[in-house]
Amino acid sequence: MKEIISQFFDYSGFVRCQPFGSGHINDTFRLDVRSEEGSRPWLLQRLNHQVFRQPDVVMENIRLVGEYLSAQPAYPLLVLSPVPTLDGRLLHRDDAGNYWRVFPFFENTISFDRVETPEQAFEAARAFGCFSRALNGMDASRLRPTIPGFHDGLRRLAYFREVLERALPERLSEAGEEVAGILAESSIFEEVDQLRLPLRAIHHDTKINNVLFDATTRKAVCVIDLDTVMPGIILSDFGDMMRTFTNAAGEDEQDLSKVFMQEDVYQALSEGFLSEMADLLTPAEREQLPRGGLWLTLMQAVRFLADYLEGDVYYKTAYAGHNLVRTRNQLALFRSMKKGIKHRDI
Ligand code: ADP
Ligand code: GN1
Ligand code: MG
Repeated sequence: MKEIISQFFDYSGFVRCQPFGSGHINDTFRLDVRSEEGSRPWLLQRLNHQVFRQPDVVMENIRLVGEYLSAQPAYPLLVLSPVPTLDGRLLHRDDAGNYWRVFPFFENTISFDRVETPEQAFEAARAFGCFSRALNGMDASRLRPTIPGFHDGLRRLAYFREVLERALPERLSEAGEEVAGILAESSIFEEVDQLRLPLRAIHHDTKINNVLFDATTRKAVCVIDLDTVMPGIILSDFGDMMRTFTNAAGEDEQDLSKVFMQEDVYQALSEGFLSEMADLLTPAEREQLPRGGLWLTLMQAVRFLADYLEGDVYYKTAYAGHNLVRTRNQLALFRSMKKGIKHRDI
């Protein structure tokens, strides 16, 4: 670590470096470094370059978005901007080929892996709404895709079908019901594609743990995890909030009786997001928002199951059947959402 930390700081001030957070993709550390002003924390991250094949594109998007947000006096949240190396680079590639970066560590903040109350859902959705609102005027084509076809449901489905052809046989027989369940619902990918909704600068990972809250006031202070900010449709951000906020259990829950869409959380997140975005959405975007939850949840089931059938090459897993458990969980949530949405509008 010494070699890496020395790229960003005078190493003589090193105090400690500890693993931090619970993301599926990157490796995150809290780094404490002493300087003349005293010791202060930083966020050191190893960017997963198997997932993000062009790390420089990721950093350039983050830089552009940071610059755009910082130029807007009305943006009410903190902006996450990278801290350069001592010689001015946003990324450091170490001898092993890993990519490292540093962000300011926002103290007295807290993130939640699960929504605990409707109030939290409102507040996090309002934060993502503020983020979208502030980026509304940005020309999305200035951003480049950091993962090609990231939320392209048709492309995900086509890839899933390819994986079925070469899947690990034991795993394929284990997952027969889930494969059939996904294929039976897959027309939603075509339907959403046909909507041709406008491309915006979209966050694409609107989990509750990608909002930092003030530990004291419990108000949102910053939208983080900007690696997937790229052109996309509003259903991605609204849909991933529905997928991750409303689930009464986490996405790793095996007991499917605990997995369902919580109506009050759905209501709260809709209100929070629309409190910022209602006047900026086109009528088609506004009308289709609830469909985003179904679309994104099924897409996540496709992604988890493809990874299971390929032998767990993408998501970090804790045990052999983990991605199958996650698939079942997402399918159960999808079915619950389908029932819930039928009975109401937002
Ligand atoms: P991943 O892509 O692996 O999800 P994140 O960038 O979301 O990585 O960071 C993982 C966790 O680290 C977050 O959920 C949050 O708890 C914490 N975190 C990230 N950035 C900061 C920051 N600037 N200040 C304080 N905590 C942070
Ligand atoms: C990953 O990085 P993290 O854990 O916030 C994934 C998301 C998935 C999510 C599923 C770059 O998000 O797309 O929805 O896991 N990020 C990437 O939990 O693939
Ligand atoms: Mg994250």
